[in-house]
Amino acid sequence: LDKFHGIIPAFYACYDDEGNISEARTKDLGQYLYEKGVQGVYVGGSSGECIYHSLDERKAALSYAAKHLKGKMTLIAHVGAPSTRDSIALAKHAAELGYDALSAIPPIYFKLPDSAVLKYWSEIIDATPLDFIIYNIPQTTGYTLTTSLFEKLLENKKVIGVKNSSMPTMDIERFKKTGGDNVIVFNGPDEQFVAGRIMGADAGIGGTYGAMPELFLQANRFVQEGKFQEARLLQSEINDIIIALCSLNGSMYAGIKEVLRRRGVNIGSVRGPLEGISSEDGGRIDNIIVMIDQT
Ligand code: NAY
Repeated sequence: LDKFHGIIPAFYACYDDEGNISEARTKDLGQYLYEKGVQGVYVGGSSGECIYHSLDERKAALSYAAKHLKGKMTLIAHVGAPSTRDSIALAKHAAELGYDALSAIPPIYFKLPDSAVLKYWSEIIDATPLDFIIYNIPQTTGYTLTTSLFEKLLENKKVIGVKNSSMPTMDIERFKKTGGDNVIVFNGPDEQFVAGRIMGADAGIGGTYGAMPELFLQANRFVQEGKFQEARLLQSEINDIIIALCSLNGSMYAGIKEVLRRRGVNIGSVRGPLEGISSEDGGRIDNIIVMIDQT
């Protein structure tokens, strides 16, 4: 399971100037992350704006990323969709493309009982031979994974881990304790990457890594080397940058994409209802770039 350990940026939606999914720009973002030395990418998740894409667009986004990154890094496909049927279609597509693992949020919109959530995830898992990573993100889905459902899911050997984006680092500790050495726990909230790693996360998948991969790679190295004071201070600098990105008029992802554009990687803007950056954001983004470069 070593191929999943390390820094795994959540891949962004790459659009052309008309707002269509762009293969050329997917290739550019992939190349940029590859040169930074990240372990892998998590394609088509929250940061991939999957919730705003048609099924065909999601298939295209998965295809382009695989075409340009397969063999260069670990590829995880997020295939969670409102219906089980669409999720399975995406899962089969990802398996054909040679992804290393699948991942999915729980069912959204209707509040369903654990029995339905278990069935949903199990049907996706059964649809392909690929390994599966549960995605727990209560703040956007409204569903909280319990350790007892986690334990039940782990009875299926294809379940190799959980990407935990809930805020308490104790949840990471609980999932790690429940799964032990046989599971990988991924830290979700970038604001507490260092805390998550210390509490038992083996790796991280995050939406802001792409804006500052070198900082997260360094934070991870500090943790690996037991340099906790250095790691804590770096996390603090990272958090100033995340707070600045979240304080723009535009959405955080629009800000990140503008940072990338100024670094020479143009992947377009965001899809509505996410808001693009405003004219006032321009100067703020200059500052954010200085913060990243000086850290
Ligand atoms: C994904 O699926 O794209 C992610 O991994 C995103 C996880 C992010 N959580 C949310 C709610 O978007 O990385 C975090 C988040 O962007 C970061 O902590 C900044 O708040």
